[in-house]
Amino acid sequence: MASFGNFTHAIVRGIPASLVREALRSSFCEVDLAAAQHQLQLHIGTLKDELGLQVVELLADESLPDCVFVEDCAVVCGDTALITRPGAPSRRKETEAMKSALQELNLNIVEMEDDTATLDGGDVLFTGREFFVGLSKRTNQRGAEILAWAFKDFPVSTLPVFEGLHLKSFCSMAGPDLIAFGSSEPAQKTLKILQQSGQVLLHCTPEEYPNSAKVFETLKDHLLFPVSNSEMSKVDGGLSCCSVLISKTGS
Ligand code: CIR
Repeated sequence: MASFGNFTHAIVRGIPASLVREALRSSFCEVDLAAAQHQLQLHIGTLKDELGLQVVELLADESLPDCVFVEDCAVVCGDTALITRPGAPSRRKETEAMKSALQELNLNIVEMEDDTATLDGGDVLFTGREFFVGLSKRTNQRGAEILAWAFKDFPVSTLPVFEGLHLKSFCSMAGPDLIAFGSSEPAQKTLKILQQSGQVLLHCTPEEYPNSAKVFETLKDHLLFPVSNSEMSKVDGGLSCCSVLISKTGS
């Protein structure tokens, strides 16, 4: 069973000179290639020397200006690696080198073969217990469904991305059970939806069980749904008796 953290390896990729002029961007900014290379080297040094990870370094490809952003090409959880179908057509070939590197690491490879699906790894947040997938300019519902099918052991919820490129443009795991969220209004709107999607409690009404209801009301992050069950309880039925809950992943 996977958990958050406990990483052993990292895959990174060099920066092609074509990034300067041709990488996708939402507004034009001049990139200093030498400074970018230097920053990437420091980043890789931290992964290797400070964190002790085994780092696999893929070569830059001049025909793929965005290839340094390897996160978007694969989602790895436990021994399974889902090769994505990036939302930007100019980025789709980036997955080839990623797939080979993940095969070399003996991971079980799952590919997105549906050409209506799009998914960027930047839209995938794994908490250790569940996945959240941002529906963004780059990731669609079908992409999220295929992710749910690939990682059947975990619940998957989708979240709208109201601004920016990806879900993880404004949030990230900051430790086990800790998600850091941006303070912008669209980020906070997504956070509200995340909180609601994760913490839902159906419970008997305060009229039926006043002491229990008082306890539930202290759960500030839960969305509470009081439901009357007084008639069923006359024939020994509890609230959970009246439904069979199923978490079906994929289609
Ligand atoms: C793009 O627009 O696709 C790239 N210029 C940036 C991708 C960044 N991806 C990420 O942070 N996961």
